[in-house]
Amino acid sequence: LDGVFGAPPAQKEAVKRDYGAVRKAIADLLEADEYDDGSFGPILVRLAWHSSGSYDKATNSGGSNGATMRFSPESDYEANAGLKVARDLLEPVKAKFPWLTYADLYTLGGVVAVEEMGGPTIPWKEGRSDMDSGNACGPDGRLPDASLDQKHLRDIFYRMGFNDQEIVALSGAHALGRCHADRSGYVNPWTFAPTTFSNQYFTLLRDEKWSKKKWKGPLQYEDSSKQLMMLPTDMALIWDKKFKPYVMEYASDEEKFFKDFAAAFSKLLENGVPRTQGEAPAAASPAPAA
Ligand code: HIF
Repeated sequence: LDGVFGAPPAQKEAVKRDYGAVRKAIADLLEADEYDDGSFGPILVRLAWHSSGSYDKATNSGGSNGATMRFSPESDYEANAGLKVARDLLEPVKAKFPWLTYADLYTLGGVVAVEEMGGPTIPWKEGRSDMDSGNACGPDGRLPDASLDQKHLRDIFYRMGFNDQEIVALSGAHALGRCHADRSGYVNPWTFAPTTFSNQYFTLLRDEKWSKKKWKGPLQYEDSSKQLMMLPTDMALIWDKKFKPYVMEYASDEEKFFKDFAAAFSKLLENGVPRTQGEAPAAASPAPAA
C-alpha cells in the first residue's frame, strides 16, 4: 500500500513550527548587564527596521523579505553600522530553529523586543523567504540621513508608503536605545529610560529646551541635563507644522501612541512581503503553527 499512497507516515518529517518557542528564545537573549543600558532590545528593534526600511513602493523592491542585509554590499552600508551585533546575537536562534527564515527572524526579533520592553503587541506574520546572495540588495541611500530635515524624512518615508502621522508614530521608537560614536558618530540616548517602550520621546520633545551640543562631532541637540540627545531629523518633528500636532497628541496620549505605533511598525515589517490574497498580516500574534 505504501507504494501506492506515498511514503509511510513515520518517514515524514514532522516539524512543528513553534513560533511561541522562537519568541521565548529571542526574549531570553535580551537581558545583558554588560551591554549598553542592559538590554539588546533596542538594537533588535533597529535591526528589524533597517531590514525593512530599504523598501521602495514604486518598484516593489527592498523590504524585509530576503534578509539581504546578511550580504555585502548591504551589510556594509554606513547606515547599517553596528547591526552585526544584532545579527550575530540571533544566530543561536536560527541554529535552534533551522526551519525559521532569517527574514522572519530579523523582523520577529524587533516585535518581541518591543513587546518585552513594555510596548504594544505588534501584528506579525511569518512567511518571508531568504535570498541566498547579495544580488537582491537594494541600492545604498534608502535609509534616512539623520543630519537632514523634514523634506528628507518625507522623501524617505513616503517612498515606503507612509504618511505624516505614521512617520511621527514610528519615530517614537527612539524612546529606545542610544547613539554610538563608533557607529553613527552621534552619542547618548533620547530618553531617561532607553530600555522601556514609552511615549517619553514625545514628552521630552514637547517639554524640554533643546539646544545645539557644543562639540566637535556632528550637529545634535541636547536637553538641559546634557545627558539626552535629539538628531536633526528628530527635531524636524517639532519644527514642522504638520508633524508637530502628532507629537503633541502622542505626548499627551500614550495609549493612542501605542496603538498607532503597533499599526505603523507592523506595516513597516510587512512592506514588500509577498502574500497571497486574504493573507494579510495577522491581527493577533503569534500566528497559529502551521
Ligand atoms: Fe533610528 N537611529 N533612525 N529608528 N534607531 C539610531 C538608533 C536607533 C534614524 C537614525 C538613527 C527609526 C528612524 C530613524 C532605532 C529605531 C528606529 C541611530 C544611532 C541613528 C543615527 C545608531 C548608533 O549610533 O548606534 C533616523 C535618521 C531615522 C528617521 C526618522 C525608526 C523610528 C524611530 C523607524 C525606528 O524604529 C533604535 C531602536 C535605535 C537604537 C539602537 C541601539 O543600538 O540602541
